[in-house]
Amino acid sequence: MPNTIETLPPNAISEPAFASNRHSFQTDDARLKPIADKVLGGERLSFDEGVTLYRSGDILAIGWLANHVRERMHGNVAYFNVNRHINPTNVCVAACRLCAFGRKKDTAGAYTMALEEAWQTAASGYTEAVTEFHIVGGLHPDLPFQYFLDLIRGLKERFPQVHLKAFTMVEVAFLAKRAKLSIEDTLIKMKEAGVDSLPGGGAEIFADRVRHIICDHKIDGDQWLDTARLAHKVGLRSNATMLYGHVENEEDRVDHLIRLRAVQDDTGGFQTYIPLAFHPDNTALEHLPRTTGLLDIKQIAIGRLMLDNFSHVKAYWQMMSPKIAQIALRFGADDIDGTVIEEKIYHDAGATTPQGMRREELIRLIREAGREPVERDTMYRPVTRTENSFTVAV
Ligand code: V47
Repeated sequence: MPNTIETLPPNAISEPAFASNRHSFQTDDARLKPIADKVLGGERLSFDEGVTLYRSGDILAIGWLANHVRERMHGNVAYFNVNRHINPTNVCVAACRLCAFGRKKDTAGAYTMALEEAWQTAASGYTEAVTEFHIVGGLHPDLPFQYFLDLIRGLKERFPQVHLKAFTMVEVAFLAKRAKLSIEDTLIKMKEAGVDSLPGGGAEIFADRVRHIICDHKIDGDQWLDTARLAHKVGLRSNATMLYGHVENEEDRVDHLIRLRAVQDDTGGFQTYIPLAFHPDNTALEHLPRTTGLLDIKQIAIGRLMLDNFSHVKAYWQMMSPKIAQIALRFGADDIDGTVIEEKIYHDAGATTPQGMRREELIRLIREAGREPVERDTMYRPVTRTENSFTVAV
């Protein structure tokens, strides 16, 4: 499979040559006017202004502002990629109330892939020449760190041109403890084995009050952020997520965004922000209602406005549905994730979206939103394709 991947300056973004926001900002909500002045002047928004945005009902005004920022950064381009998820195990000691994916060892539905099986899973559905494997799993009580290093090494040997986006901060911290290594050394060993970057999962909501309810046994918010700092320090970029639509309030969300922004000021290592809607089915929080389309759109727009130092905001179509993700492309998002292939975490929690989408369908969604689709690799370098191979532009 002929591929060329050369190094570009990381996090390169497209030329901002496009502006469809021809009309001027309008709102009936007087509280939004000073915020609009700051956004249009390129000034940073405060905690209180973030809360004001969440409390405002003027979604069109908020969306107009977010779209303005999005077009200032990315013009008319909307990114997608061709990726595959691999979840080597769902066995997990954490038992988070938010999660429908994890299982206790030796209980019904628990699985752990042998290495050969994980490599075979990676190869299946490979016909579209994926550029990224997204690899996350449960916190397994017995699997040694070596299993994960071998998994990554084996994938790199078999698929040298595929970017390996593997292990959340939560998994990194857990594996470090199991291997009796520092977090930094754990990350260095992962990088040496072939990990290219880290996904954004496990961040949930940083506020302790919320974390105690939804994911009591996970690392706390500061530990998640410190692990991200260390990943960036050893040269691994990462994404950042926020799980919303459960027991958090508006202040918790803004606190989460501002803590991400502070780390990004220091490291510049976050690539993309991805708000994730909570899916309650089959979780211990099943009594909670699902998020609404309006709330989903608001997370995208407010994320874009608050995270002035993040290059990308992703509307993950698996989580917010293709329909809402498409609209989000005009409310601050510049990315809709990828073909995914075999999503498990959301589907165990009742997601009704397909478990994958073909490249052509993603392109259609983006074009219909009036955006110009650009296939990217994980580092946002444009990908050019012939039938079953790809070339990354440099
Ligand atoms: O960390 C778990 C969330 C995350 C549920 O980095 C749930 O490109 C909703 O992080 N309802 C995993 N959410 C997914 C994730 C991700 C997805 C797409 C792209 C990227 C990226 C990262 O899913 C978990 C947790 O926050 N999650 N259970 C649930 N019931």
